[in-house]
Amino acid sequence: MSDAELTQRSIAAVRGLAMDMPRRANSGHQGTAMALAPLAYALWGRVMRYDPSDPSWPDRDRFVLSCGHASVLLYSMLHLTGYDVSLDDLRDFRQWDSLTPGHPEVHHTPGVEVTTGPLAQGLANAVGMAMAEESLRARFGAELFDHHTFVIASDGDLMEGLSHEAASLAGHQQLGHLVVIYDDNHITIDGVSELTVTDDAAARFAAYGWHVENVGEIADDVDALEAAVRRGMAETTRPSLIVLRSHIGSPSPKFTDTPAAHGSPFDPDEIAVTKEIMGIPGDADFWVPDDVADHMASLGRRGQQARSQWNDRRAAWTGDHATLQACLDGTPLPGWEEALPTWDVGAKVATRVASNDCLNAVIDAVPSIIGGGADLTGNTGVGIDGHGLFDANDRAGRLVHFGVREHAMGAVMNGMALHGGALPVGGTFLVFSDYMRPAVRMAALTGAHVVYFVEPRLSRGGRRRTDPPAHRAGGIAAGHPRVVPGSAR
Ligand SMILES: Cc1ncc(C[n+]2csc(CCOP(=O)(O)OP(=O)(O)O)c2C)c(N)n1
Ligand SMILES: [Mg+2]
Repeated sequence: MSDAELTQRSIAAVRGLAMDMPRRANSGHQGTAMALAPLAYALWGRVMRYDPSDPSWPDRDRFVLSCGHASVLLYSMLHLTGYDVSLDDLRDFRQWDSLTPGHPEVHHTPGVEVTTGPLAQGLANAVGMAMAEESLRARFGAELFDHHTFVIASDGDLMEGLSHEAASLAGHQQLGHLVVIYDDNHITIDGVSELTVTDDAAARFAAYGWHVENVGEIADDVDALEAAVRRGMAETTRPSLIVLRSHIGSPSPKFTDTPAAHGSPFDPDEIAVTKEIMGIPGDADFWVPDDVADHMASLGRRGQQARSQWNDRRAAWTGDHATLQACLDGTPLPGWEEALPTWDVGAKVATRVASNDCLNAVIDAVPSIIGGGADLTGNTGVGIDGHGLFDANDRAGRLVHFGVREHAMGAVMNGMALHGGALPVGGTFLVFSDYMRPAVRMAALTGAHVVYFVEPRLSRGGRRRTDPPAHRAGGIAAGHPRVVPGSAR
């Protein structure tokens, strides 16, 4: 069998699994996984550098499925390329305590880098991962850190406000190792995306400073997909957005391009018809023939050599190994406790001042620390002295200005932490931390090691107002609004 035929059979097998898993669980999402099976093949089979035998190899490429509902695609690829995810694990999709929950969960399934499900969190996490990679590359050298972060994002990801904040930050930071494929399928749950969105995503990202390519109708063309992704990788000073027109549920005759393809398992007859269209047996459940299994496993072994060469380079590296290890582990070097400041009992020290003294006292002893504030850096005591600003001119800097983007700050911090090599700190006022609450929740759920500097500002002067406002003291509530004519401004 030719390579081209084997490629098509493998893609057909992935599409089959994408239909079988939700059918068996009687819930789940096949449509996008089916449409993007050729893209997944291009990424896992040709482009990405990873080694399933060591899912935490620090210089691996990162993959983020921001539209986590399409998890069956990720699980199928993890299984086929040799991660510790078996065909039985795929059969257990969405079962209690299985390795294959409805949405991908980090620290649960090998090969899953971040937990996704709440749309746009993953895309923003990926921005943090790309920032962590830039930081490590600058500080420890490209011979140790030189990888990419790849993202698949859906219409919903791009609608959520968080993705706008994160994309703006990524453009400003010129994150050239970030490649996002936008699955422009024109379908969301309620119907066609034109029901709710008319903005021009490509123009929007171009305005953020991204390299944008509208690649059109190439969702079934593995060679063209590979070439598009590689053009994104070749762009090193801007993040890349590849706008891919795909057809949800393809090639199902009944459900292609329909909202029904999104999250309602196909009926068995439609599954059989669709499998026959792809030239695979209609009645075979979880069909992975030996030739496909062998082919995909061999593609999964492509990264073994790269990883062993990386191990050699690390062993031969003449830099500071203790600092590198402390960074990767997010742990302090010896002596950090002695470095901490002390204060006399009763001394009046503002919280932000004390926090900042502590932060700067340990900045050398905890080399993984990186971060700053959401435009309240000094106000929250999160300024890092003497280590420069992390920006496009100096990737070794350790102070990050997140801008007035609390939600992105929270999600970017999670991505940095889950990437590894970074212990992110971020500051804002308590009242504004509400804007980043979904990301704080994700940090708690996923054990992302992050540090928040939250300044509990009250009203001006720091006192609570004790008198209730007039309207609550019997005005509006009592049906007698106290508005003095002419006094309203
Ligand atoms: C923050 C958030 N809100 C709502 C949802 C529920 N939800 C899951 S997928 C989806 C939208 C589906 O459209 P799209 O993102 O284009 O994915 P596709 O159907 O094309 O796979 C929604 C609203 C969610 N996962 N996260
Ligand atoms: Mg969509």
